[in-house]
Amino acid sequence: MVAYEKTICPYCSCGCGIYLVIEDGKIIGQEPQIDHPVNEGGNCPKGHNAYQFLYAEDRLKTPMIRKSNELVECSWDEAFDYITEKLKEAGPNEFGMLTSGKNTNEDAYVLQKFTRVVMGTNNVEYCGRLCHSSSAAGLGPTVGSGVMPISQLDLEKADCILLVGINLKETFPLMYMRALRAKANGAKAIVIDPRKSVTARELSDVHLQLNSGTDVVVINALMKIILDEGLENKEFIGARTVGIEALREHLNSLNLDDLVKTCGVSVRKLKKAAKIFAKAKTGSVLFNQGLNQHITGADGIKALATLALITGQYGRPGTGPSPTRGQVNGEGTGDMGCLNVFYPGFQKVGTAAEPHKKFAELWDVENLPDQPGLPYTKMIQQTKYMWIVGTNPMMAVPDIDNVKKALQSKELLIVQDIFPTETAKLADVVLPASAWVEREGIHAYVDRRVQKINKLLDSPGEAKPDWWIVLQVAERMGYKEQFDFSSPREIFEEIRRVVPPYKGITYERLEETLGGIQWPCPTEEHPGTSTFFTEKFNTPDGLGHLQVVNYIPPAELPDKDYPYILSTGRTIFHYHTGTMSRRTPKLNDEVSSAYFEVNPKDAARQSIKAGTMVTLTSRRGSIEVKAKVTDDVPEGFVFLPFHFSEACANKLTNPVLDPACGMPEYKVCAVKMEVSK
Ligand SMILES: Nc1nc2c(c(=O)[nH]1)N[C@H]1C(S)=C(S)[C@@H](COP(=O)(O)OP(=O)(O)OC[C@H]3O[C@@H](n4cnc5c(=O)[nH]c(N)nc54)[C@H](O)[C@@H]3O)O[C@H]1N2
Ligand SMILES: Nc1nc2c(c(=O)[nH]1)N[C@H]1C(S)=C(S)[C@@H](COP(=O)(O)OP(=O)(O)OC[C@H]3O[C@@H](n4cnc5c(=O)[nH]c(N)nc54)[C@H](O)[C@@H]3O)O[C@H]1N2
Ligand code: SF4
Ligand SMILES: [Mo]
Repeated sequence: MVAYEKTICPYCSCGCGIYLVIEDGKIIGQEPQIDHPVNEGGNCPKGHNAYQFLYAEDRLKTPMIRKSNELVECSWDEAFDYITEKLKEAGPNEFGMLTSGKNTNEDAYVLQKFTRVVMGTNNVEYCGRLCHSSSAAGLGPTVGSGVMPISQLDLEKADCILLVGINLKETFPLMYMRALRAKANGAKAIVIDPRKSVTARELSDVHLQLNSGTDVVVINALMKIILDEGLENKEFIGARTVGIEALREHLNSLNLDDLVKTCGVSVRKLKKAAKIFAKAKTGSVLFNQGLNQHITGADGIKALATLALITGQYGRPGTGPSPTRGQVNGEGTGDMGCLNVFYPGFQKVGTAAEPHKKFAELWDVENLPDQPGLPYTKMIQQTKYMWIVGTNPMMAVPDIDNVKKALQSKELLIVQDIFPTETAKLADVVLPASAWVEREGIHAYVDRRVQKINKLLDSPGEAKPDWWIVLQVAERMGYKEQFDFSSPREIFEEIRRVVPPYKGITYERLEETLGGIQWPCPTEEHPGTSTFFTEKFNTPDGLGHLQVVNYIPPAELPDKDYPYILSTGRTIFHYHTGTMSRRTPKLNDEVSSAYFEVNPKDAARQSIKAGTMVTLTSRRGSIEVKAKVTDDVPEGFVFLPFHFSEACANKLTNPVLDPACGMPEYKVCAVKMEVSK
């Protein structure tokens, strides 16, 4: 019997609909869903080949424990007994939990609850720290909320699309489809990116090809031009913002020629972009890692939101700077409280609301931690016991050699994944997890769009859903009562009770609603909320707070010894640390090995040709990688995707963090290059 079953793509946060073709319990093919509002029959290459990784030969199928320095198979009972015995020795601040942007909300909720209730610490994080922590830090003080304020579907209403540090065509291909539609209706696109990314090349009317890490300078210049030329939206500024005098004074003190010198973009282009954006009726703004992943990520976002405020580009469908969280459940895992300072529903530790008291009552425990936990990268360095679920720090975190040392020195390292990742290889205990359609649960996609994944397949071997695994350990640690759930549905019912924006969402509604429901959704009759800030912002006084931001250069710039800027990022065919996409033959055939991009002039200077193996060295380490010579990258700048373990980009990157949010500066460090011997 062949069945067509609906599901949602497991890769990026667009959340495209897919039909899986299932015969006798095995997926034999797939089709994009034509009636799904996000993708309307389209899928990108990852989506088109989404199910193949499930059948990779080396899926983890059995728990394993390290004995005489080797990982050997064991039973679930043996693994749980070992973990429980060890965790009972751990003091609260000695334990840390890393959860996953691939978790369902139900998984994420019980993982953070375990950390807080059983281990007594707020040391719980996920890849959101490495991705959009700067959005919360930048948008919080400005507009009061760090999530996407619109529906992705409304992007096609824009008459101007401003893309800052986001390579939309390769990283959110189905949102790119909407940008193309807007362009077909006459919209203009402005792209701010130091590279001629495919998005810059194919979409932009104006490409502001700035020097790396100078976004604050470009945005200050745009704002200065707008105020000097009287292009600001005076009515919006008067009615909905505070701080225009201080902003004006600050921008008056800056000299446009100096700004141009620092950012490397001409006055002509800046003026053109400023006019298009300020005059747009619907100015959409998407930003991502090119803006975020700097020691000044939060500052850049504050400046960008201020630019949108002074031009009135907020509060209508399609408008307002949108952080584009990229992982399939990058939004939901954060919503569930897998961050060191947030209880579920972004209830902040240390505020007058005292969420630790409220949750202690809801969860029926005496005490819960009231101090912030450690952010992701510090947790790796500063805890003795770690449980890592569905994230791969041995590839994803800067300065890998130091990550390795820290992970190797743990009293206990548990890694729960679907593959034997670089991180799993260092574990004391490896736990095999069910993936994607092997379990049930909900995800929140980029625009707070909540959709449900149904269980369509059995897990391989003895693999189990993440939520089930943590429940067994909680019970053995003596907390059966607080973790008395027998299904994701029961966990979700608790989520609805304690996380107000999810209250009106039910499994039944999600099963009936094509394209999901956008939170906040306060009642079961409520249709969900697509546009934020229509009348007021989420700040205490309801106003947008214009921010004065000064430029701070990246922490490590080129010098005589390390003369090139290294920037790291993504390509369309691969996903992050490659665990899934590199096990997908059709994707891996497209790009099967590591490469980096170098400008023809730099290549000529260093006798590098297309395909030459080159040694890239930073102050942290060295890798060997094949050259791709292209003028898509400017002189003095090399671009290296971070998907490939054979040339791990994070061996080179700088572990320095944005002091406002703990975001690493993945987008700028200094390297030298030599033809490999
Ligand atoms: N194919 C694919 N898609 C993905 C992912 C993936 O791994 N593969 N990951 C998902 C996830 S979790 C995320 S967070 C998103 C990331 O999505 P993006 O942020 O779009 O991806 P990146 O390639 O990291 O960086 C985007 C752009 O920033 C530019 N950039 C570098 N430095 C600067 C700078 O100083 N200023 C500016 N303005 N731009 C700069 C780079 O040249 C690059 O073109 O993608 C999601 N989608
Ligand atoms: N140099 C550099 N480094 C970066 C970035 C960059 O631009 N440059 N970007 C950063 C960003 S934005 C992000 S989001 C992070 C991403 O960093 P990670 O989240 O660490 O990257 P992934 O490869 O997506 O890791 C997800 C893991 O979950 C596993 N998995 C999949 N499904 C399941 C499941 O259902 N259960 C369990 N238990 N495991 C599962 C996968 O096998 C994989 O090992 O990387 C960051 N690192
Ligand atoms: S755009 Fe994202 S969600 Fe859609 S098919 Fe591609 S990877 Fe999947
Ligand atoms: Mo991300």
